[in-house]
Amino acid sequence: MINMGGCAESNPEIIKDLIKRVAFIYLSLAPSAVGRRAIKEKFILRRRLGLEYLCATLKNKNIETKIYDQVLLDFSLEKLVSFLKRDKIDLVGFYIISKNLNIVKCYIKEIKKKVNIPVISGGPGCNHYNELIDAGCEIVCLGEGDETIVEIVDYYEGRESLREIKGIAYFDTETKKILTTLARPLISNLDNLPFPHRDPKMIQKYCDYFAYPLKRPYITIITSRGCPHNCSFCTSHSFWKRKYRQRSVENVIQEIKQAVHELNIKSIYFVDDIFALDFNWLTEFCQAVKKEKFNFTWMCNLHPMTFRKTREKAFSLMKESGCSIISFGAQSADAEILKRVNRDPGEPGELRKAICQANSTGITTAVTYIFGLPGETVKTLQKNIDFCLEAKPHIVDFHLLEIIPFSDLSIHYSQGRVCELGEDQLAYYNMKYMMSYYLRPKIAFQLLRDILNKNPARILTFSRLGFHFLKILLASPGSLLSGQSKQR
Ligand code: B12
Ligand code: SF4
Repeated sequence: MINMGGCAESNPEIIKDLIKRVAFIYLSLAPSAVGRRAIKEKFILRRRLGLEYLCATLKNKNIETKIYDQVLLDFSLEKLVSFLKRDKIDLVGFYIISKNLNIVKCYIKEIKKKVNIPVISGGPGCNHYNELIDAGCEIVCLGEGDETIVEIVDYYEGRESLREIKGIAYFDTETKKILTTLARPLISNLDNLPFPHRDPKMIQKYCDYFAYPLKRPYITIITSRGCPHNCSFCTSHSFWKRKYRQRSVENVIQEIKQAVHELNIKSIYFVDDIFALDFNWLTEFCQAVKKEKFNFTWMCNLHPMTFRKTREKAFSLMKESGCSIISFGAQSADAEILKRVNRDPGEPGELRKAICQANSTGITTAVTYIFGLPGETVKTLQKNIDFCLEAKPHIVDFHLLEIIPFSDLSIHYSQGRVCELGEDQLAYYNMKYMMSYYLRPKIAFQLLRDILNKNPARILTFSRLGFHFLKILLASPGSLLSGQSKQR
């Protein structure tokens, strides 16, 4: 085990051992969560693809890796410390999103006290690097980590100096300041990356019960990194620099082949921010999947404006190659709100056509909205539900706006309220519209028929989900229906 007394940079003489085992940690949001978040964490168990990429890179350097995912393993801090000791871990890396930052900081402090190993972090929440370093984290990876992690390991093995590593933040012992190094250029050819390392023992544990056409075992794959859009509530563009980098079809097919062969997967969720921006890429991809005669169903996220001129052809190609569900990020049905968050006011019109086209092609449609965007009123909320009732996607999900630190929205609205509606009111309408949507006989029947058609076993899961929902509702009615009394 590496001995890390104090700051790494100040102890060059002890940085000599080889790093043999690295553990990555994802901490759950659920311990403090109630209501719908708790349900979501129980019913959507997706792999940490970013960490699987890092594991693959390190495995190529003969380093053993582990992912301790608290959503799956449900460990306490004590248990985690015992895992680290038991597995003789030499380096620990946390995955940060803004929402788990505080809990990660607590864990870092305790780990530093109880186990003498270096702690680093990275992920979409890495712009909180000051706080992480204050908590005891030695190095924070800013942005894409596939190349940085290798140089960080080299640093701990004594071959690299921190100043030379691009794309990190660290505490500099000379200047006594937190420094950031030069930005690391984005990887130019994603085909050069190893395929994510997927632990066969964990594969059965992952599920996504809401996306019922996906069967188990299933995996997530990413065919591109980045998004050219600039929605003000999102941080993808600041992290991935609005550059859309796409893997070749051949490279993606190789990854699928490996997963089908080694893991016997039945479904794939392509978690790209925006899947298949290029119609030619999509055509080539769908034809290749068909040609290989793979037997899996798949899902992707589409922007409402994608394929607006080639939609019919695109959806039919997708269906023929096994696409069984598309998720659209609608965000709002109100043109003014869309403009305010840097979206195209023409989206609802295009989305209506897309849902209709996908539904008639036999692809399940899921649509997500955010309640509480700038300019939201009771009237604009009503537009969302009216739109859904007219367009009839199979699944709708209304989220409450959570302002992500460092997003454009967090900067513009750092002082005041984003809209005239309070959280309680938004939560009330959220529940009201969710219930009023799914309790419509036509919608409920459409959903039931689609589940029976695509994955009848999920009926049982949906009953379990209903039971959980009821349990949480009874245990903490305020968390789900808060605001109801005020509305009445
Ligand atoms: C798929 C996805 C999900 C899935 C699965 C989550 C998962 N971890 O796989 C689901 C639907 C469950 C989900 C949920 C949520 N998500 Co999400 N999700 C994504 C999405 C679209 C892709 C993640 C991914 O696989 N990326 C591809 C890999 C290659 O990149 P990566 O994960 O960032 O990892 C790279 C680097 O970050 C770095 N790295 C990562 N960790 C580490 C650690 C170390 C030590 C090092 C050195 C480097 C390093 O190296 C990796 C390889 O290059 C991203 C957007 C995006 N494009 O990244 C949002 C994103 C991560 N999600 C986000 C959010 C807000 C959420 C929710 C909180 C939403 C909500 N309100 O409920 C929940 C959180 C619930 C949870 N428990 O995770 C935000 C996070 C923003 C932030 N700054 O915190 C993102 C960035 C989208 C956005 N809106 O801006 N999400
Ligand atoms: S919300 Fe979606 S479309 Fe908008 S910037 Fe983020 S990833 Fe891109």
